[in-house]
Amino acid sequence: MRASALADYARGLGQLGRPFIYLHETGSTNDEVRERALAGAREGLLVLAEVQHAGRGRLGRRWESPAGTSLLFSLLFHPPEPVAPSAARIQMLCELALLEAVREQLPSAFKIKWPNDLIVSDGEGWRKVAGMLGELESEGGRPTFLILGIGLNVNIPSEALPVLAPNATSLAVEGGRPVERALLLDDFLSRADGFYARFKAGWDPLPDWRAELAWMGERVEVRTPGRTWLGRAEDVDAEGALLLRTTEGILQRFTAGDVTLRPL
Ligand code: BT5
Repeated sequence: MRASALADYARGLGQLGRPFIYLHETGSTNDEVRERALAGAREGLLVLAEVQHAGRGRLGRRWESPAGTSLLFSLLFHPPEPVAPSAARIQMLCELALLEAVREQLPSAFKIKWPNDLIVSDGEGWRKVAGMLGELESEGGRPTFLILGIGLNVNIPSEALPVLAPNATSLAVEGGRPVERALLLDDFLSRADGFYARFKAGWDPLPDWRAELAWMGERVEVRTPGRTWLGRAEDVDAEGALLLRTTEGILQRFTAGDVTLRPL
């Protein structure tokens, strides 16, 4: 495995990313954080791994990434009450922070693909560069803490991309040069810290997040486990759910958990 400045990374100031735990390999960083959270870990804990053997996406899907090429990490949040809506806002503000951090590196056309992906969307179509997996833990039927896992394709070479997903891309492929992962992580954490502090002081990230969503107003296909819907992505509502105007003219609402969205 290649030596990495990430192994020596330490967060200076700020809440998110402290403590920082670096692992050469693991099953899933979300599980690493969950175990530590159940044992009483503080908010801000970050576990990062160079490779995951059971990295996951939503709906039991896999998240694959060659060792040492990417940013694969999970963060622990103790969302303020009411926990579930706060957790949704935290995912939005982290997506905004990730978007800003990658834009700082590359002038590409990055957008957020509802609900949880970062894509490049340009004249050649769209390509996925990152995915986010939020898992809300409950105790006695009450949500307690949020584990937010992020997989960002940083320096994956083009020949390794097609086996990950048909439209996977990486920052290095998009920009034609490698990107320093520790710098990128630090930039993301600083921005997420700032956004989280603003959120706790009353700021709502939804309008900014909404403004960065791909394909709003356009024709899309929405897949749920049982059915495929066609229509126009009209908007998102106050909870961040997707509102689709179906071809039959009905306004259909989708929550993040069980849906795949694609342009038509
Ligand atoms: C996601 O799910 O996009 C959320 C991915 C979250 C991964 C992070 S890594 C750190 C933390 N620990 C974990 O175990 N998970 C989190 P979803 O929207 O369901 O997308 C999954 C789909 O993305 C797969 O079915 C593939 O088609 C595609 N995919 C898998 N690996 C990819 C990659 N490296 N780049 C682009 N697409 C990928």
